[in-house]
Amino acid sequence: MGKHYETAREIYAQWGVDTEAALRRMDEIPVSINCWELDDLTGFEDFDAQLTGGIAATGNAPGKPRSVEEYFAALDRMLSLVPGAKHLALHSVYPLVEGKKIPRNQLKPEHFAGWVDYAKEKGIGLDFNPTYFSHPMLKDGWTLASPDKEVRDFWVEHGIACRKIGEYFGRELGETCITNHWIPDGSKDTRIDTLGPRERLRESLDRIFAEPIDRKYNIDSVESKLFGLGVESYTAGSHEFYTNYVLSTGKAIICMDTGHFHPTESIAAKLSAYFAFGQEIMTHLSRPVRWDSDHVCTVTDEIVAIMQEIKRADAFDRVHLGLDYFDASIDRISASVIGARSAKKAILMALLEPTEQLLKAEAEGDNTRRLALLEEFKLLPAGIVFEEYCDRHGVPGADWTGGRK
Ligand code: RNT
Ligand code: ZN
Repeated sequence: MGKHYETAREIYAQWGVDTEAALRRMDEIPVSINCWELDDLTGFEDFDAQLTGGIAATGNAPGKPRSVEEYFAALDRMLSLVPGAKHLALHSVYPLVEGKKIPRNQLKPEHFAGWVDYAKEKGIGLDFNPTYFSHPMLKDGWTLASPDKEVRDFWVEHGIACRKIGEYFGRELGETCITNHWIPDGSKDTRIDTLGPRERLRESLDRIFAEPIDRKYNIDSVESKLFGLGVESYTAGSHEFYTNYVLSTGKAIICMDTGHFHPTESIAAKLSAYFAFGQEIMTHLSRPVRWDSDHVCTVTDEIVAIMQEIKRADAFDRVHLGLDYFDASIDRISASVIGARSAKKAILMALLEPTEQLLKAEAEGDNTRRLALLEEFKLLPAGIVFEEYCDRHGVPGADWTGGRK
């Protein structure tokens, strides 16, 4: 046990919080780490692939993997520095097929069998993402909402193929796979017919989700977005579109990415509106700096607020916590580690919150005490408990960075 842990435990106990219970709960809450920070979302289809679809990884830090072997070396190192329960979120452009070219609409579970072996070896779950971008069939900015039926058909087939891979992951690993669908479709300039693309998107999604897949193994999420690079004026898959889609069809759950809203909007503020309707939620945690910049996730007020909202609603079982960022300007392995550890720190901070005290003050109408406590609780020794968490999982604490130089 860490030198200071007993003291931290006593301090929390005085506020009615059991640190041991919080540490046990941590083991039931995986963070899904995005596989694509490690290589700027290049994938294994083509090591010179360029990102399209209105997203971009900026920077040229050295060390980007140039082969599957180099990629896995980076992945091993990254996973060894993140304590506790983990998923790895894959994209469909990371098949393990020894250099063979498999069209995206013909991907099969067998093309990801190597990933299942890897996940079993590491004791982690897998999540999945169809890749509706960085591909010639993204035509004039459209995929599932395209006016061209051939384009829509191709991507519908891709979506279905990916759901089957997700189901395979869930079945093999005994942990539900979240298959997240994000499409870039939109328009750079003012769109006159805004309804047509949304009707086509709705129809394409219905076709993708028509095939029944056991929710025990795979759950689909649909990710909204305000705008992307080059599609600033109109995005078919807006937040309202997908909220209506999930509530009216029940075929998927919403995915909210912290970078996909107006800069002053908060996901934390939206969560309970979904809980009130019994909704399950997928999240993409990132750090938008002034816009959807996909900076590394850190312990920001927003990330902490998200975890607090989930904790206060006792909804960690209903919210899936995924990371989504790609910063190529700093060491990619470290970027991945920092983001995953930050998400876990925020979860722990929320689990350690003396929520009962806050609720009591609120129920008594003592709003002054509620605010005073909120501010005092910010400096409770969560960091010491996080060190203990790392230690119990055989992962370095703050000195993973190279120690106190
Ligand atoms: C894009 C979305 C989407 C992607 C990943 C790579 O704006 O956030 O989730 O970042 O699929
Ligand atoms: Zn995202």
